[in-house]
Amino acid sequence: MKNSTVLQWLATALFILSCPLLFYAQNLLSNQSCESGSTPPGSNWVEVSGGWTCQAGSGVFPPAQDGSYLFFAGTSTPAELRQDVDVSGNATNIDSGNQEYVFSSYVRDYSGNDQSQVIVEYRKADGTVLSTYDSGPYAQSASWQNITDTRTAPVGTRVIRVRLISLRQAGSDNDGYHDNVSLTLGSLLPVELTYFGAKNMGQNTLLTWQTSSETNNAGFQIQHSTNGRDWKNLQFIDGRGTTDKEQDYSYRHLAPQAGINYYRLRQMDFDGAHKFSKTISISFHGNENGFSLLPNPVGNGGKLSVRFDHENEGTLNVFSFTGQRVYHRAVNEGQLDLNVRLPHLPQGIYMVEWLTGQGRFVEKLMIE
Ligand SMILES: [Ca+2]
Ligand SMILES: [Ca+2]
Repeated sequence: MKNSTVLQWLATALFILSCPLLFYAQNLLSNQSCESGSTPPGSNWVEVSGGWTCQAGSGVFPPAQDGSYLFFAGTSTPAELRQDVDVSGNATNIDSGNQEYVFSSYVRDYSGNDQSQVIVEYRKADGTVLSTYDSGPYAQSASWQNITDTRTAPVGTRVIRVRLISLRQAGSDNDGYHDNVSLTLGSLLPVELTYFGAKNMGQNTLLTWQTSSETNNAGFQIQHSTNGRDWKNLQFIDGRGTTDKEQDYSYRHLAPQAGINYYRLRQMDFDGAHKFSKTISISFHGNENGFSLLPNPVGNGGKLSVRFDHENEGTLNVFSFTGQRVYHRAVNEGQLDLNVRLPHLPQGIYMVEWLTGQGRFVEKLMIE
């Protein structure tokens, strides 16, 4: 109880702390649609070259893509307008390699001669460019075209610079227009699962998995299924929160079923988001034979558990490699589990035969 209260408190505290990160749709650019009226874009926009203004989309200009105004570069070429977005508030997630950003903007020309170009630079605090998206001079088009780019911010990113460029090709006006420019937080890649595997340990399943990084990871709900459709929770394993170090996890499932066992992880964030791992499967003997042997291999003189998939009357026989019957037992209908104490036998491979009205089934048994 106490632990869960602490966890709950921790989850709440982390949720509150991480709240600013949850407004994914919030545009990080200011005056992103040039709706400030027929003036220079102002705000955080910096004019590098050209004579930029917000122009009403009517008359000599095409309709704005968003609102009433669009970005107009003036007459000179090339013309560039830029805005820097300080993303240091997300340094933890960025430096875990877990933060995506989504860029989107619209470009067009008046009649299809001039060009627009958009460049998005992911920069370190000292100005070093770590990653660049460059739309290239955008096709001469007389209708609004959407340009998008989604990428994970490189570790160390502190500033994202958005550059709007217009290239005049014809006439005296530079008609490479821009409008509705946005930069938003993309999904937080919560946990990078680099490995998830299952090992048959005889009577139980050993599950192991590894993460390369974690962000807000509350933990993993381990789920089990015998048909790949209906899932049962086995155990919740606490995550390590936020880390960029490799983390190893393991869990032992003590009661796998005869036949195929399916496992998956439901990774859960502190904010309630979750994601499923791939599904892995592991087989415990007997699926096709109608019975399973646990453990297999079995120790010399050890106890062997035989599980039948169906209630059948029949006979269980064990044969040595040379065909000599070394064990025999009648099984009554209604028995699904049978404990067999084998006699002391030389180690090696034996054949277990299950004879019923349904047929004859055999399974190899290794005695160690
Ligand atoms: Ca606009
Ligand atoms: Ca022109």
